[in-house]
Amino acid sequence: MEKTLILLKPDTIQRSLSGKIISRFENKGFKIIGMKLMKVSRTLAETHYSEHKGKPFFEDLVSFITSSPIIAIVLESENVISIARNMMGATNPIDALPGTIRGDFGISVEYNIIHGSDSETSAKREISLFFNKEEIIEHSKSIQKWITGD
Ligand code: D4T
Repeated sequence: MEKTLILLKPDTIQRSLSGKIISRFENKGFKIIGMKLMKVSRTLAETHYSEHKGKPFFEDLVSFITSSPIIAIVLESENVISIARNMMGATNPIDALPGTIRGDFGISVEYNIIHGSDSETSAKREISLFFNKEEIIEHSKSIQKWITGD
């Protein structure tokens, strides 16, 4: 089953929006198989965002994600990567439609609330950066057959 890494960024925790955002994913029918509050180290931030190294916003991005705790989540569902990205909305809240997470809660591209993996390759890489194997707890839910027929 497809998995994705979601990060509720420092602005979300500081603004006490975590519950509202987690509820959206639970209401959608995604299964949470990993979740923790954590402080991101500079090394982890630089590795996670390595594709942006050298870009003008890289230093601010690393400073921001390490500035205060985040909540890291692993969601599981068929098509969870693209459905979660659609729920998040565009990277820049200026372009994020109302009804999406960034459209409803964000204003700034830097303080943009949430991260979600953008492909299966990224998801595998990012989940292994943020979680140990023992922290991923696969389980079944009897309601699943009423969500996807599985
Ligand atoms: P993340 O990785 O946080 O889910 O964002 P996206 O996948 O939606 O977008 P991204 O990789 O292009 O950007 C990573 C991160 O950098 C911030 N950012 C981005 C920024 O501060 N200034 C910028 O100009 C851009 C393009 C926001 C998200």
